[in-house]
Amino acid sequence: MLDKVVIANRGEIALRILRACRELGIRSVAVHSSADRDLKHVRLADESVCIGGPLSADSYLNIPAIISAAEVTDSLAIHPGYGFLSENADFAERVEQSGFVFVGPSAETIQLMGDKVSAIETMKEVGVPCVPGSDGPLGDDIEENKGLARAIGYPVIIKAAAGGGGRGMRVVRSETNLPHAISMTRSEAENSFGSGVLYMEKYLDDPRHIEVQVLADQHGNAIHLGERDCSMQRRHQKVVEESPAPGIDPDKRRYIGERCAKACRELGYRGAGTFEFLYQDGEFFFIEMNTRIQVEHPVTEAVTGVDLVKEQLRIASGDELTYKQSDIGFSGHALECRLNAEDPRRFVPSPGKITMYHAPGGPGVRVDSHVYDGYVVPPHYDSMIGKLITWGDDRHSAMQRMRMALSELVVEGIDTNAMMHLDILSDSAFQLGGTNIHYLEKKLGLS
Ligand code: MV4
Repeated sequence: MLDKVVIANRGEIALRILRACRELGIRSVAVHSSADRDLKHVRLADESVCIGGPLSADSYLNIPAIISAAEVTDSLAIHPGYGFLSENADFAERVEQSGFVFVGPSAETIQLMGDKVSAIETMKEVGVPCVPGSDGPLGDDIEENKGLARAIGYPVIIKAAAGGGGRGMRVVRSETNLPHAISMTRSEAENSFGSGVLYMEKYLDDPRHIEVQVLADQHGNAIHLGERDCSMQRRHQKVVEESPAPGIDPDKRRYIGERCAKACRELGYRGAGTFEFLYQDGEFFFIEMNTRIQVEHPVTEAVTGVDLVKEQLRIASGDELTYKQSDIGFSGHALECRLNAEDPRRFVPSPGKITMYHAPGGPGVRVDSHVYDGYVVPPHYDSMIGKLITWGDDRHSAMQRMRMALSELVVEGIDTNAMMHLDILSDSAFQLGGTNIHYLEKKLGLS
């Protein structure tokens, strides 16, 4: 087993990784910015290194500083968490070239999946169902692109190959608007990503966002851990996630899950990964793959009993997967509510000192949070201060426990979105299950 790991992240996920390291007897090194000296995992880590100033660019995105910290602490591996450098192929490559283990897939795999055109091309080859589309990058010939769009059928969506997570895309509903949409998206993509490579897909009007969790080791084994429904989102920020996705029958789950696991074997994928799909009219359409641990991983842990972060660390150390597919069962239902330090009306960050904090608890309640009484939420980073995860025998009981957890929670001194979560839980469409990706924004009166 890896004997010492650098945790190249902050907040709740850094604490989550630290706890997994502890359980496995791995020593941990917290690397943090000068604004994060009082983070809970920095206090708990075996060692800590301040790697730069408060701005992410100076610390959590500072590749030389992170690698130096691994060197001076004589660490063996670096866990990138989510966000920051977690899907940066250049970082993964420099970590490995410096002689450390990157907890994640190879730099080549990250690169392949980071380019959405090559990701889709790869998935088609290994039998993962994709959205009908251009099957490759768009050229500059207007007539050719019109022909493509006509063949796909309007509406279509133009996306940047280097985009993802909702950045760099445009819906086109008629041929008249196509040339302008392509040139606008291309120049935006060049400006934001340094690449103007675009592709085209059929635009799905009211899909759900359902993703499949996988684990793969370096010995050719790969399994899936079912799906998560992440449709409850606002401006591409997930708000509530759950597993299983309501209304998906076990045969469909097994089918799409096995496709993903097989794809991992054929790609030589390593580590934890997520296949993102749009789900509409009973069909799954691949859109992107995430090569990191995700914020919402606990709902999968709750229904499968698998510790995904421990598995990541075991895989990185060269072990075989602890589980075969036949060992994986799905029990009950889990929900996750993301708690943000934000103004509940305007959705802008609300950093500052937490003057009182009481975490909920009880059967089926998990709180993944780094905050405590007196903690100061810094203004420099993402506003998520934690996650409430509840599990129950069925969806109704998970929802009931979430309502109780949210009511028990006390956060004073800063604003949070806890009330919005209670609103969502009492929404009749959410209670039925299966709301689409546009539901929350419509409910909040944003679109
Ligand atoms: C789409 C789509 C409809 N049709 N692709 C947005 C984020 C990026 N990961 C992909 N996105 C979308 N791609 C086709 N062909 C609608 C979205 C989309 C979306 C997807 C998932 C979750 C939330 C979303 C919100 C708006 C649009």
